[in-house]
Amino acid sequence: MGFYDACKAVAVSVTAIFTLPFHLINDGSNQAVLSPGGFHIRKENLTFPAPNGPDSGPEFICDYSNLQGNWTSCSTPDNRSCWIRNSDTGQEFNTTTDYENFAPTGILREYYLEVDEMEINGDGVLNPGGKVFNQTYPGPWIKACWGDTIKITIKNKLQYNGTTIHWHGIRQNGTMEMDGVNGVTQCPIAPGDSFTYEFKAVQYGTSWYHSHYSLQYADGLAGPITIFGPSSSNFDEGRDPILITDWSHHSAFEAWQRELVPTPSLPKMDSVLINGVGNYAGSYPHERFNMTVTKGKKYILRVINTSVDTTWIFSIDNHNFTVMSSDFVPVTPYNVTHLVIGIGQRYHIVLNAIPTDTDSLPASADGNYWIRTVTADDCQGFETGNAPDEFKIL
Ligand SMILES: [Cu+2]
Repeated sequence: MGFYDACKAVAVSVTAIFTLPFHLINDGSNQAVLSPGGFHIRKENLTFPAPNGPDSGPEFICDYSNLQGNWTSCSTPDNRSCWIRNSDTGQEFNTTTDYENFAPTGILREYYLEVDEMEINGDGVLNPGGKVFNQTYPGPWIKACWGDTIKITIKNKLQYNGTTIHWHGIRQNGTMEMDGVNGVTQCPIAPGDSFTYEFKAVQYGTSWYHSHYSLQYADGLAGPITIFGPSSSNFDEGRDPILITDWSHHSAFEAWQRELVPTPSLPKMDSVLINGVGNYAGSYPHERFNMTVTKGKKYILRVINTSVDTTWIFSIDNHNFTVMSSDFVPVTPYNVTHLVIGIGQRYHIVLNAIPTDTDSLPASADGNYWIRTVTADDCQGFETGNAPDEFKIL
């Protein structure tokens, strides 16, 4: 698959206006308009596809129908810092909004996740001790729009362990008991039991969710979460999250026990997985991780380090990035050649799909460039000589 050969439809923002002649609906959000034909009720019903939504499948629709007033989408390729604007008052929700105190009113998004055991073969070697959400690793991409309320029911189908799920970096002001830290904000969800988390997405950007019970997330209980909202840098399209992790071929519980004697030390990691796939000793069990982009376009990449013991240096040969968001915080954009990303960190970067050096050749004749995930010196837990220094082709 070539690097520069795909073309995607650009998301178009849509404002639907329903005109309901001769009916009065008094829900507080309608405007009564007197026209020659009689009373009309005009309901402003703002829905639009998230401009930085999934790179395949159906568009993700943001829905601000519950907002009162005449709101429109104001995110355009030339100005992604604006999200929605009130056409009558000029009020905006944008990257300068004090989101600790103000967020739009969205809708309720409901998810159901089952925590279960599953053997995982990510890199050619079977890990029999895998633990996953909905029988998939990484877990499903949880999506919402800025101001939505997210409601997630967790069913614990593990045989032996309790669990709780933490929404990493989500501000839980007023909903502290939804933070998912067992022993602190709740008891573990017992095997066979369920628990429903509910909180409002007052921030926007990308993060991850993971088990907060002992070592479970190292065995696969991790997934991405994105709250669609404005951006401090312009872009054309979004790309699905990129979860980078160090990986062991054994359950972390087993590896940990093994390292306790004779001298306690951290378990050693075996390989690197990007979105659940990697290679070990030349074995490729799945199609390798790759992205296809169109030359000249700008893409949001959402990079998350879900590791146990590794800081990664992420780069794409012959390409620069613009960093625009870190850990749910929009930042003044700046350009880099690579990204140093610590455990638990997540960045929104914009890939400008134009090689920086036209004299430098791509990795293959069809225009592919390597994506690299390199371990940071002294910030990794691989066996000596086993640290990966490059990974997938794009
Ligand atoms: Cu976390």
